[in-house]
Amino acid sequence: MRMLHTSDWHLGRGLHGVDLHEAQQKVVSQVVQTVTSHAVDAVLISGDIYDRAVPPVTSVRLWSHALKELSTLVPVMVTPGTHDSATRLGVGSDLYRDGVHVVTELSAVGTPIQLHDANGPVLVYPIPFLDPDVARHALSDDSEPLERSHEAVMTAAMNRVRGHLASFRAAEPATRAVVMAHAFVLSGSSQTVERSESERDIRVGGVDSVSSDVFSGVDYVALGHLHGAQHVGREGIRYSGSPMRFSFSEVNQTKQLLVIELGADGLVDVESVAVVQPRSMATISGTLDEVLTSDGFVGMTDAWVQVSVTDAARPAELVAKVRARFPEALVIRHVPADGPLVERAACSSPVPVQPTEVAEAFVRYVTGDEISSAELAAFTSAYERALGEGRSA
Ligand SMILES: [Mn+2]
Repeated sequence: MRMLHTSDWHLGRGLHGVDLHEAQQKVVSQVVQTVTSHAVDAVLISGDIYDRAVPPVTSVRLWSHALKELSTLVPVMVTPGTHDSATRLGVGSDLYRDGVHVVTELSAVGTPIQLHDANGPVLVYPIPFLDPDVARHALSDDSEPLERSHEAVMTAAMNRVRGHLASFRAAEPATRAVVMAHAFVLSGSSQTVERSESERDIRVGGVDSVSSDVFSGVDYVALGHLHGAQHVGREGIRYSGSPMRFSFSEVNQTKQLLVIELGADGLVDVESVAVVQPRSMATISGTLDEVLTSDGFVGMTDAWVQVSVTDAARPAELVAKVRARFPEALVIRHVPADGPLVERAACSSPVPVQPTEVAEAFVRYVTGDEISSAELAAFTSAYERALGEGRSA
């Protein structure tokens, strides 16, 4: 059995003011084409369908079109991510035709969608994005809520999956199992994870991650959330990544769809299908003279570029001069080479510093003293409340 794994479409998202709708239409077309060209048997979309809880009408229409086109060909399984409103994404899902499975309810965790191939059953267990503050109650098996963490609620969800799977396998030993989840998963070992600026901060209690060990006992885990394609721990726990670049931190990522193949004994192959990007992207840094004349940038004049000009003083008519060579420049900024360290750090680091570090530095700067544990707790709680308000049921 072959399955197409994708996630993080972020329909409705722009890129520094550029409307990506047309490019997203092309992505949808390419997904549909890949289902046919690669003889795919099912499509898994692991969250962040939309970029925000209330997406633009054009994006809602595009999603409706995508679901229709895909489900005409094969079963489609969809879960909400952190950017989607589960309620809005799930509207009408119990009325959908056979083959469309938009799973947004936590009560569905542990209930699979059953497929078959020549080797026997294949069970797909969709897990919607688990907000710990909600899921610690919904997924608790007794009256006590679970610990307030991503790891605790994902562990509870996976225990339900493994429980169902064990009883199913007792009768059907040849059963293969696939899980869909939207989370920040880290390998237990010291593997480094590639993060992108376009991912949402989901930390709760100061922690945003789940160990890959939580996903033991299944053949494949189709993850969403990280926008760079990568596996975590073993080969069978994977992020497809977003099919498009949504930030300059992603210029070096190959955007792709994954076509995974399950044999009689589990995962046998993972093929990546490169997604055609609307325009190449690049980051450029140098003095204005270098930016305007260097041969090294010749191939980038049609690209979406982020230009950092490093002259000590801000050059006159900076934007107009840069645009003359790079008409598609999206970000043009003056970052003096000997400027404040803070500014340079912010420009060179693809991942923002920890918000708690900002709070600590602020308190140290203002009071000359270290932050107290009570102050840190108050800050963390306020920050997470603000993050939570950005999400939506
Ligand atoms: Mn995302």
